[in-house]
Amino acid sequence: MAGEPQDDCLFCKIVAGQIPATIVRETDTTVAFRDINPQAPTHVLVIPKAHYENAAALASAAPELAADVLRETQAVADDEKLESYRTVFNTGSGAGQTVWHAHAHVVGGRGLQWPPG
Ligand code: D5M
Repeated sequence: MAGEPQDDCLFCKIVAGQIPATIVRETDTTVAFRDINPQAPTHVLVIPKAHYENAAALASAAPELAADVLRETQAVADDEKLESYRTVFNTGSGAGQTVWHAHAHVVGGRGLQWPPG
């Protein structure tokens, strides 16, 4: 069911403390942790603790929780003292989504090109 933890979900396991992660921020509803394969000096993932398979599903089923995630991306940028940064939600395998639990990438600490690859 939407929002419920999924046994086979990597990020649900991080939320449950069953898989280690370098957690940099946590709220009642979100967790932020460093990406295991960083693409920039700062590369942090912000996730809702509840399971939604992508950002669109999250925003449609739980808009206040989607707002919590967005607020936390700004908090990460503030903590990391990033003046410029990029917030990315990959949606679908064609866009590079590999983990099916909604997550915002917060990427910064170097110059970023546009358009992205
Ligand atoms: O982003 C999924 C991201 O999740 C990708 O950048 C790697 C990261 N990842 C995968 N496993 C872990 C663990 N265990 N800790 C931290 N980060 C992890 P996507 O947009 O789905 O490609």
